[in-house]
Amino acid sequence: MAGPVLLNVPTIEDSRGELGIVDTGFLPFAIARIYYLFDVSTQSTRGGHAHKTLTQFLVAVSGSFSVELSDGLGNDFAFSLRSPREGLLLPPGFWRQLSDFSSGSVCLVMASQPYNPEDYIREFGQFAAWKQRR
Ligand code: T46
Repeated sequence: MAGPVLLNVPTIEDSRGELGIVDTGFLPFAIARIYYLFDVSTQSTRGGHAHKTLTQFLVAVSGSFSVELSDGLGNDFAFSLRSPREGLLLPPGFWRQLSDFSSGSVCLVMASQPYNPEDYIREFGQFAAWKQRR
C-alpha cells in the first residue's frame, strides 16, 4: 500500500439529508473493528503512537480535527479532516498525532485488525529505529 491518502466516500443525497457509504471493496482491507473518538476536549491531543501492521480509515463524521503524520524517516504529512464525505486511508508505519478537535467532533475509525496493544509503538525514538531497520 502507498502512503496516506484522502479518499472521497460515496454519498447519496436526497431531501432528507445525506448518507455516506463504506461498502465492501471500497477500502483495500476488510474491516475487523470500528471505534470512534467523541467528547474530545478542544485542547486534547490523541494518538502519539504508530502501528506496526494496522491499516485504518479515519472519518470526521462530525466536526473537524487535524492529523499530523511522520514516517519516521524525515517525511511529515498533515491532513485536516472536516467532512464526512472523505476519509484518511492510513497505512501502518506512520506516527500520528490528532489535534485541533472542534467542539462535538467525532472521529470514526475503521481498522483492519482487532485491538492488539503489541501492534503499538508509543515512543517516537523506538518507532524511528524500527523504521530504519525495515
Ligand atoms: C489510533 C487513534 C486514531 C482498547 O481497549 N481497544 C481499542 O480498540 C482501542 C482503540 C483502544 N483501547 C484502549 C487502549 C487505551 O487504554 O483504550 C484506551 C485509549 O486508547 P489510546 O490511548 O490508544 O487512544 P488514542 O485516541 O490515542 O488512539 C486511538 C487508537 O488507539 C489508535 O489506533 O490510531 O485512536
